[in-house]
Amino acid sequence: MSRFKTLVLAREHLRKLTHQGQEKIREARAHLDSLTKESSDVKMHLTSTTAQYQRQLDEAQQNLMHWERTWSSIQKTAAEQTIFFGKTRMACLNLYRNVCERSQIGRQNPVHPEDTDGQLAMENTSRFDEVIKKNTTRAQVVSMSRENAELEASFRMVPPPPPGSVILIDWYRSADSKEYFNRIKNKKQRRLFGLLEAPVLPPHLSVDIVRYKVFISGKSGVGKTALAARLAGLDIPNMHYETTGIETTVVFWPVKLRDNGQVLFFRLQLWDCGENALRRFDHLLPSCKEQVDAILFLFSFTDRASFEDLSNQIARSSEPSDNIVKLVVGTKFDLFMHTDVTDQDVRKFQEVWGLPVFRTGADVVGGFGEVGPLLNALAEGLWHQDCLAVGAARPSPVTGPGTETGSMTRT
Ligand SMILES: Nc1nc2c(ncn2[C@@H]2O[C@H](COP(=O)(O)OP(=O)(O)O)[C@@H](O)[C@H]2O)c(=O)[nH]1
Ligand SMILES: [Mg+2]
Repeated sequence: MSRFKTLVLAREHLRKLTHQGQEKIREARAHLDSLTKESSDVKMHLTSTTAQYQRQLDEAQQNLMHWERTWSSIQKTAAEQTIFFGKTRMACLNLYRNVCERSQIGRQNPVHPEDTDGQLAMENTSRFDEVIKKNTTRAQVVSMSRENAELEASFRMVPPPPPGSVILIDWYRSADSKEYFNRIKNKKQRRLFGLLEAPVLPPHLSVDIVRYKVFISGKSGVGKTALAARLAGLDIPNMHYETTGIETTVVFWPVKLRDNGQVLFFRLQLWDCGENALRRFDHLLPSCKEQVDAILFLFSFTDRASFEDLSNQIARSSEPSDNIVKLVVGTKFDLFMHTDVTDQDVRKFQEVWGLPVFRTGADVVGGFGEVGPLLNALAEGLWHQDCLAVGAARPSPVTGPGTETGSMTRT
């Protein structure tokens, strides 16, 4: 009997325990449900916040593009206005000097050449006007306007020589040139030349080497390093790594002069500098520009901003009347599906600036065909520029087998 009572008590105890356990399970499940609901609420909230931020990011990127374009057009206008302002100041100074030559007033109260306001004030005084009227004959007015026109002309770019007028542009394709071009080849590949190396030429080839410095200018990623590799006949890097400082590449290019049939080896030292490094270190651009003979201004056909930036580049890297050979190169022409610059844009640019524009793209296949026209134009421009610098007579380097002549000095 007592055993039966013990069993009943144990059963009662177990039932209570079961009941309590079930109660706890119910509470835990309710808690889990509330946590699940809370977490899904948080997840929804996060998803909607992410979507909102994504929208804001998209808008910001669109705004960025818009403002980048606006900024480059502001810079372009600023560059144009700076040139115009410079011209106006020079014209004013010129006029002031002309007037001073014809009167005593300027000599009595000289105005500083930088003080344009002072010069204008002088020119505007009625007494001065009278002096001008009294002393300036019609012939003098004509001569003054001619001087101003000459001054204006000096701000225009020196036009490049017509292609083929100085060198034989198809010579590199002819059998006659093979012996010379073999000197810059190693088997079928182009030979890479170090800074102190030069092609080894046999004594019977009477050839001179002329040296020039060429700066490659353009926005980051536009293809400056790739162009230097292309011109040297090297493989083009697939990935874009910003060039960390100045890199130089030596390219030899033989040409035959049209006038006397003489063969010259052009040694072009290409200077390529990463845009970020240029911005960060002020001393880099002056060293790239120091005694530079030619500048290649690059834009990419797939990046309109780089095309619109050309005028800034030209204004930043050169003076209107300097005697530096300037060529424009449009890169990534092979990616015509993504082109952002039309033929009409290029034509319009050429009309305004009077500079030749070259197109490059696709892989290097080792032949000279793809780099020939650009290297020929560079060589022709450089030789023509030197001819102009030394006067009417064409400079003719001292002949002798394999002798080197330095780049002709500019005046
Ligand atoms: N398809 C194509 N890609 C190019 C061309 N030129 C450059 N690139 C690529 O554009 C990227 C940037 O070129 P890079 O020369 O390093 O630009 P840099 O910053 O101006 O020196 C690289 O990934 C190159 O492979 C071209 O003419 N065609
Ligand atoms: Mg680079």
